[in-house]
Order: sequence, then structure tokens, then C-alpha cells
Amino acid sequence: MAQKRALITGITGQDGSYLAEFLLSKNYKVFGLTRRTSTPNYERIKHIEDQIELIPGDLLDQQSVTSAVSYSKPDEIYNLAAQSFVATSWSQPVLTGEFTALGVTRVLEAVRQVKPDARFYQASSSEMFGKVRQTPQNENTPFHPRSPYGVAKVYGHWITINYRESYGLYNVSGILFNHESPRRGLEFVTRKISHSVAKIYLKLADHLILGNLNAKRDWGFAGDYVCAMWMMLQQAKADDYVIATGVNHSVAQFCEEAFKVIGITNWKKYVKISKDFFRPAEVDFLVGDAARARKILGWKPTVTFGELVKMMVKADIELLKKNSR
Ligand code: NDP
Ligand code: GDR
Repeated sequence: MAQKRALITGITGQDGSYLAEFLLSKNYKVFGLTRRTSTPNYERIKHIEDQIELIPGDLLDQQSVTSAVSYSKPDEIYNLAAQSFVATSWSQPVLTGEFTALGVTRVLEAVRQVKPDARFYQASSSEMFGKVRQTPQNENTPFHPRSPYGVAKVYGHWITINYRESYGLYNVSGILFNHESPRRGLEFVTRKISHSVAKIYLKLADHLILGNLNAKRDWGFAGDYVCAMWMMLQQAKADDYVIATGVNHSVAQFCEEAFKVIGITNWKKYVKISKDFFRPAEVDFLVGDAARARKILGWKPTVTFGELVKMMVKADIELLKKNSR
């Protein structure tokens, strides 16, 4: 059988790096779309750089996206690129819409014009549920996004479905709940906590500043979630799936668990609160129901909340030790 080819947008991000590793382990030829930066940001993929092929391009630029699809001739396209930090979407709402909403249409247009038989995955988000209408949230739960990011993702979700219905493309929208790892960006709350806790452990810091400690999220491990993306594209029929652990915790509980890893139980002593980290509209509570994915894809998470927190804190301690050598 011919070697399968995959194109990943957002390959330099958390999920892109895990997905590239996963597809390489399945013997795919992996291409990644990367945008130009004045200093290279290949930190997450440097260990596999010689096994993948990077193609310059930007989701803001139709021509470059179309050329990337034409050049790589992918069997599968994973559209992971986005302005993915919810807080920034209030300060840069138009740019967020360009990347996270219209960017999806640009990739779909490239698929439609150049490689209509390619299977397409869109990285949709539990942020689309926002002010939740039912609990737990599944594929039929109505959307009520609470940020410009969430609104942009709703557009991406529906344009993916629209191109499936209009042109018969094999398009899938994966509605993924929060997934974290030692490769998570430092601005996201889980990594901010694990990194700060590691610094406190190594006496490089004595406190951590956070916003809303009461928000609850369904946190899983990114390595498990990229496997679900691939599974969705292996089905006979294109459809949309929720991917989640089905268990949620508050930001406060994440702190408690993370400080426990370094032997601290009175964690509140180390956490300060600042209004700067509160959002104009908050998503208070998310918990997903991935029963459909479990039944049809045979997917289930392998890493528990406690294991995830421990993995992240330990990895940050190692990273900080390595960087200080
Ligand atoms: P990251 O923020 O870690 O990665 C985003 C990627 O998109 C980076 O590679 C970034 O490149 C790239 N990118 C941003 N803008 C452009 C652009 N204009 N053109 C080309 N590439 C661009 O996100 P994650 O890996 O965490 O998430 C992957 C996707 O999944 C995102 O779409 C996110 O919104 C979505 N998602 C994530 C969830 C999560 O919990 N992680 C949950 C649900 C959905 P660069 O390195 O140059 O900045
Ligand atoms: P989220 O992730 O918005 O769920 O989006 P984030 O980790 O940024 O926030 C989670 C919750 O923590 C609260 N919070 C803080 N958040 C940050 N970043 N920094 C803080 O100091 C802080 N204090 C409290 C937030 O208010 C929020 O309630 C992530 C992204 O990966 C999206 O791209 C993805 O679509 C969703 O997950 C599912």
C-alpha cells in the first residue's frame, strides 16, 4: 500500500507536535504548514524535524495555503492552526476571526479546488458551548460561545459542515475539550500553574498570580486527543465527535493537586489573585460526554487528572533544572 500523506497546519503548536509524532509512528509522510517568524519557533518539533517536511504558508494567505495543499497532495489534512488563546481574542478580535474563522474557509477552499478527495479535520472546541445549555455537553448541545475565540470556532465548525453538505467533502469537526501536556503554551492556566509550582519548588519564585479560581474545565492529556483526531478520519462516514474525559475540576483543584506534587498542602499561601486575569465573559463550567466517540471510534482517555498534573509539574521541574545548567 502507498505511504499515506498528511498535512498539518499548526504543526509547531502543542497538538501539532503530538499529532506529527503519532502519524510518523503510523508511517505517514508528514507535511507541516509553518508561518514565517523572525526567530524560529520549532521547539516542540525539533526532535522530529528531520522526519517531516515543513512548507511555508499562513492561514491569512489563500495562495500559500492552496500551494501547500497542491504541493503535499495529502490524503488527510488536519487544520489545527488558530489564534488559540481565549483571553487574547478580546484584545485582538478581528485577527482572531481572520485566523480562527476565515482561516478554516481558506483551507477548505484549497481542499475543494486542489484535492477534493482529501479527508479534512477541523479543530473545533468546547468553548463553542460557552454558557452551557445542558450538562454534560455532547454533539447535540446548542452553542452559546462567550468569547470572540468561541464565536470564531462556531464559524469554523459550521463552515466545515457546510462544505461537507455542499460539496460532499469528507470533513470532520472534532469538538475537543481542554487538553494539556508539558508542551502546553505557558499562558494557559494549567501550564502557568505547573511551571510556577516548579519554580517555587526550585526557589526561583515565591508566588503565583491567577484570575478566576472557580472556573471548571474537563482537562485531558493532549497525546490521547490527537489519537482521536486520527481515528475520526479513518471512519467510512464523515461525522463530528465530542472528545473529553467526562470529569471536570476547578482551577483551584488544579492548584491544590499541583502543589501536592511538591509536598505543599497550604497552597493558598502561594497564590495571589489579580483582576487582570479575569475575562469580560467567563465560561464557568464545562464537562464533556464522549460516549459517541467511545462507541463508534473506540476512543477513551488513558491519563487521569492526577497523572496529568503530576506529569506537567515534574516535566517543568526537569526543564527548569536543565535550563539552569
Ligand atoms: P497552539 O496555540 O499550541 O498552536 C497553534 C498553532 O497554530 C501554532 O502552530 C501556530 O503557529 C499556528 N498558527 C497560528 N496562526 C497561524 C496562521 N495565521 N497561519 C499558520 N499557522 C498559524 O494550539 P493547540 O495546539 O493547543 O491547539 C490546536 C488547535 O486546537 C487550535 O485550533 C485550538 O484552537 C484547538 N483546540 C485546542 C484545545 C486545547 O485544549 N489545546 C481544545 C480545543 C480546540 P506559531 O507557532 O507560528 O504561532
Ligand atoms: P481555556 O484555557 O480558556 O479553557 O481555552 P485557559 O487555560 O486559558 O483558561 C482556563 C480557565 O482558567 C481560568 N483562569 C486563568 N486562565 C489563564 N489563562 N490564566 C490565568 O491566570 C487564569 N486564572 C484563571 C480562565 O478564566 C478559564 O476559565 C483552552 C484553549 O486551548 C482553547 O484554544 C481551547 O479551545 C479550549 O481550551 C477548549
